[in-house]
Amino acid sequence: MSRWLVTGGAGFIGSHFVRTALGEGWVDKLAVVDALTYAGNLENLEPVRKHAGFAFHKVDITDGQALAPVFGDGVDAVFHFAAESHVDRSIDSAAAFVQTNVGGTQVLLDVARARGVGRFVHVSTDEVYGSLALGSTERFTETSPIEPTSPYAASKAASDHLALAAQRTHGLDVVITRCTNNYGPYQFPEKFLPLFITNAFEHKALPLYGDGLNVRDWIHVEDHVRAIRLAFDKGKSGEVYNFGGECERANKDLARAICQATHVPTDLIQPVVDRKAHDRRYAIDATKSKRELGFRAGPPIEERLDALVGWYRDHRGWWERIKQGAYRDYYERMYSVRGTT
Ligand code: TDX
Repeated sequence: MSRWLVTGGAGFIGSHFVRTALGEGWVDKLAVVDALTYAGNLENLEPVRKHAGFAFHKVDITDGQALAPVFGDGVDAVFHFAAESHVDRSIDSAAAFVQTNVGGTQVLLDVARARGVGRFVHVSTDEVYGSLALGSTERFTETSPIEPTSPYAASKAASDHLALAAQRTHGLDVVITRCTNNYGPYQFPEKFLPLFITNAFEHKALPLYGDGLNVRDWIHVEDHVRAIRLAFDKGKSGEVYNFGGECERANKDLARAICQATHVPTDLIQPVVDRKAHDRRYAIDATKSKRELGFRAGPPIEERLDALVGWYRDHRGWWERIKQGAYRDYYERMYSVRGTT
């Protein structure tokens, strides 16, 4: 019988992984560990709550004593999604990022090693590579220098190094994945796309940072989840695998596309003060993942935007509950000090 442990399984990407893994019978038993901080939401796991192989543990990964029993009689694989992930929050206050992303990862690595875990898949991000110039054709490969700019990205880079150190020092079977910007259902509405889509529904301003020319490479969360499965199946221990959507878009252009898809005028887009040290451009070269894992990027975001907008339209209760809760205080604080340009 196969057993997996998924940290951060109540978050956006983690819950997508859990729903797919159980829905498609990738594994017999799957335990989710999640601290249920602001971005973790049990509603994201509702579709699998009654699945016979599903278990949920409200545990913080920084708490080694609480974590150890969750491993029960042993697990074959750990999929580590748990992280503080919002760049703007890390600029506001970095402590929680270091605590969870760095400290928590080390605690998890130690417990995994002590419990003889087979494979440890560490889910990371392209942000660890820093920023590329606008207009250049350069893309990040797995051997690009690690040059994070935000406290969030720095904390992820540190956790990547710790995971690789556990592999090299102790022989833990670690595989690292680094992916570009994800989009899809259940994404917390502090991130660009769900924020703009739900604000458009509410006829609220769409706060576009700086000149709006920053470029991100967009991948659907479903493609990312399948890529993680490939890394688990075919990745080599101690290796890093990049995944991207081959879909570089300027924020301004996506903002306009959202206005069109939600039928609101583009003058709802409001230029606001830029993010500090705002990375100009991310772009991934996934040649290695294509060659070694058989990874392929899916259709571009334009072909999936109507479905994306449709999901948020059909799940108004889900995001309204979030936006009306504690998140509202954050939003008012962050965006009231930001000011328009
Ligand atoms: O209100 C906004 N206005 C705006 O113009 C927000 C929230 C964002 N932006 C811009 C900033 C970025 O250029 O949109 C772009 C995307 O922003 P985010 O959704 O905050 O993502 P990003 O900073 O690119 O980081 C994301 O990708 C890598 C994820 O948040 C990370 O968790 C992931 O690791």
